[in-house]
Amino acid sequence: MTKALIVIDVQNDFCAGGALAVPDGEEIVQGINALMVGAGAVVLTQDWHPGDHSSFASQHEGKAPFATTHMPYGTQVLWPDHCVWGSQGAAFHADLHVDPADLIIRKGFRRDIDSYSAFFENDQTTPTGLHGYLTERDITDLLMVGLALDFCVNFSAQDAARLGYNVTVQTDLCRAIDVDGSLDAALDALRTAGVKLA
Ligand code: VGL
Ligand code: ZN
Repeated sequence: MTKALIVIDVQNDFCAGGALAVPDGEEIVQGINALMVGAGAVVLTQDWHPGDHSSFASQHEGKAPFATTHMPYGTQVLWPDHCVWGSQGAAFHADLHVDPADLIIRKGFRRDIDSYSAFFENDQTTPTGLHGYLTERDITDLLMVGLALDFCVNFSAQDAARLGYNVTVQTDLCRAIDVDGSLDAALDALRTAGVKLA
């Protein structure tokens, strides 16, 4: 049994001063670095969007950030432009230890579909490849941390549980956006999915 640390989206745009800053997002960086020491595997995810990504409110006339719209795959929250590929905002937080990462997985790079989860895009069928990687390495147990607890950590953990992994979310090393009760909803959904909260 190998256990992997999955670090979700610890990027400048989700930290103080970023385009979609998660309150206190940067506070978790040192604790995450400490967890990397002795981890069986370390995977980082990176939200990585083209400049005209369909999840950006700027691409929808008359829509403000945090409004919702209907996409072919369901309801989509519209975000401020964030994590545009190659930008400083899309880079990992400067203090995050990137060298120990075995794998960096990028997601959200297709214009017409958002991807919160590290495993599947928001249509819940297009795979990112992470499940194949973990399976080949015989990784069965996942410890998840990062940003944001109510979006990308939440959907990654639910997908992982559905795929049969033994999943723990360490909530003190996560921070949430919390739009419209999204944090409470996420915690309920995680418990229902059988994800352990530590
Ligand atoms: C995220 C909203 C949009 C996240 C990414 O990392 O939680 N949230 N893109
Ligand atoms: Zn995004």
